[in-house]
Amino acid sequence: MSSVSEIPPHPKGTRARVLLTSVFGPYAQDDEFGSRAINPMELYHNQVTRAQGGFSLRMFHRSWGIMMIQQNISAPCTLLDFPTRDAFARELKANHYDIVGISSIIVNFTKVREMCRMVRELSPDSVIVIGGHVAATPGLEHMIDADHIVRGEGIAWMRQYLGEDVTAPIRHPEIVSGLKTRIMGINLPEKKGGTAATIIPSVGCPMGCNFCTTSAFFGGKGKFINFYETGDELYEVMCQAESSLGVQTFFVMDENFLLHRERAMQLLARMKADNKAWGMAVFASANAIRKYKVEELVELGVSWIWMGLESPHSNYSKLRGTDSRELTRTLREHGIRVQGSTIIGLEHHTPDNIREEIEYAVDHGTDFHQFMLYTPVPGTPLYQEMFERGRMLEGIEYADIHGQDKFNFRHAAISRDDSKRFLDWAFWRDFERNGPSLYRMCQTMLQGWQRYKNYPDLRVRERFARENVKLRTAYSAALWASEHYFRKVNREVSEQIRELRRQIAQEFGTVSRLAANLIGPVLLWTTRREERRVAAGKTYEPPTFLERRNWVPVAEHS
Ligand code: B12
Ligand code: SF4
Repeated sequence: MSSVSEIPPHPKGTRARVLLTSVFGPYAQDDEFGSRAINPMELYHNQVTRAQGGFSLRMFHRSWGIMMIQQNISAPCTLLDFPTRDAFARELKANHYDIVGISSIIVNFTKVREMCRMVRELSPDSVIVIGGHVAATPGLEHMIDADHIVRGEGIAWMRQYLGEDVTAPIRHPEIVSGLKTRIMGINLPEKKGGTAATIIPSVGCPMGCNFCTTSAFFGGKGKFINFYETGDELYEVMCQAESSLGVQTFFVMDENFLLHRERAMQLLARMKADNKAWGMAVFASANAIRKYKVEELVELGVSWIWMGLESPHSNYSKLRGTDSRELTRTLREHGIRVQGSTIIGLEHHTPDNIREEIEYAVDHGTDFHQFMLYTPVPGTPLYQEMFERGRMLEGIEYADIHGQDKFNFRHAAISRDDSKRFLDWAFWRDFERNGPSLYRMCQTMLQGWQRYKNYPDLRVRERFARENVKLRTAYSAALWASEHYFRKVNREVSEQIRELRRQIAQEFGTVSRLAANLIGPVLLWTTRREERRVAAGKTYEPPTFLERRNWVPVAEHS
């Protein structure tokens, strides 16, 4: 593996032509390059709402790691995101690249191997650099034909390799957090400022849970790398995104944003001073959330929290001393949508207790719920332990180690086939008991509005009012459609949605009723049409992006 200091810089320095690319698609199909239909390039449909049929949230996210690197080097650089194999080959042939950087996670190992082969064939003078989580694969250097395998943070590595100042401040790229959003068979309009901006304050997480690759990859327990140390710095980055992208909301991609209270409170002070009514989606562990009064979170603009619930009997320090059900309820009562994350197949799970544990998870009534199999992934303490104890299963392809299918290790009590059955049951049960996530979100938003519509801080009132425009219009129509959809298949959920519709109508009056009655039937029809399409095999793929920075055409350059 290559650490920053031991690699001699590229001879051309910042004149080197760089191609940064993610692995090629298509992704949502079974193929010889390790794509799997069960593992699409989608966050929600892959691991959160996949059992919610036409109500599943469909959306793509760009490859932020290479966007960060491109923004922070001064060499001429092309970024290719979600290429096809042909697009990758075309780009290699059309422009002579000195360096080809490929970003990947472990599941996409076979694509990385193929892309290295293609570079050697089509652009034999290029230096191949591999980065991202795939670099944690044991023995990778013997399995692919690459020149450098970079473990951990890549901006510093690439700057050093190009002979640039490694300690220069980090410039944040403009990132629209999600794209091609689709739900109930409808593509949502993509207007400027309509989607949150992604902000990446740090990588890694100091909590160091034994299964966590994000933590392990950037140093493990106690370690993380801050791109922005202070609330002031973060505030400036957010102001830039606000003016360039026209956004008011931010997806803060930091595994444990709330853990750094001082930084968060400094950010809040700046927001208050400048009257910023921003909204924020964050990841946070339960023990970090408990460092704040709920009102502080609300004033900070936190409108969405992704929180690990794991299990009531697990021993993770992030959960210690917390009643996560109570916490979830409180957050939702304050208008904060909660995305829970539960692991299926922990060490203490057995066929006898797993259903009870899943019921407990489902009982949190979160807005969204991610379920994942307990999965020892190379590079983590859990993998090391399982490997040493001879419990890793042999012959499992990397393409199948993604936590959404079957175990990759020998569990003490649960078989591989049962692991899939329990996982699928968890998704199904959450949907059956709690209904579609869209409905749950509306419930949380209404509670937040009712609690904060007269709050003294104008910024907070403004934020809830902004969010609630949808509740009065599009979401009212979506709820009408949901209520009617569930009438025959799940009476209880249908009744609950009806009750929420009644409360919304009471709160917002004619507008919401009109929206529901006029647009609701259309959405019911599009939802059913979407379900037929998906049942017939329709899948979704992200579009290819090609972005150049500091670019000089080949002839001029050489
Ligand atoms: C956004 C995201 C996604 C997006 C993918 C977007 C995309 N275009 O690829 C979506 C939602 C689709 C997704 C899906 C999956 N994901 Co994902 N995802 C993430 C997430 C939350 C953020 C990634 C990110 O941008 N981080 C911030 C950037 C700055 O960090 P970074 O990408 O690591 O990049 C840094 C370094 O790695 C390095 N680097 C990266 N690329 C390169 C390239 C070069 C050349 C160099 C030198 C360096 C370098 O430098 C960067 C800056 O420091 C991470 C968790 C996390 N916090 O990182 C999980 C994570 C990457 N995902 C993971 C997994 C397992 C999956 C899924 C398999 C999930 C599943 N089954 O449910 C699927 C796979 C889909 C597929 N077919 O490939 C794992 C990877 C585990 C591993 N060891 O390989 C992670 C770490 C989550 C976890 N802890 O389990 N994911
Ligand atoms: S708290 Fe979350 S991000 Fe941090 S180490 Fe644990 S699982 Fe990983």
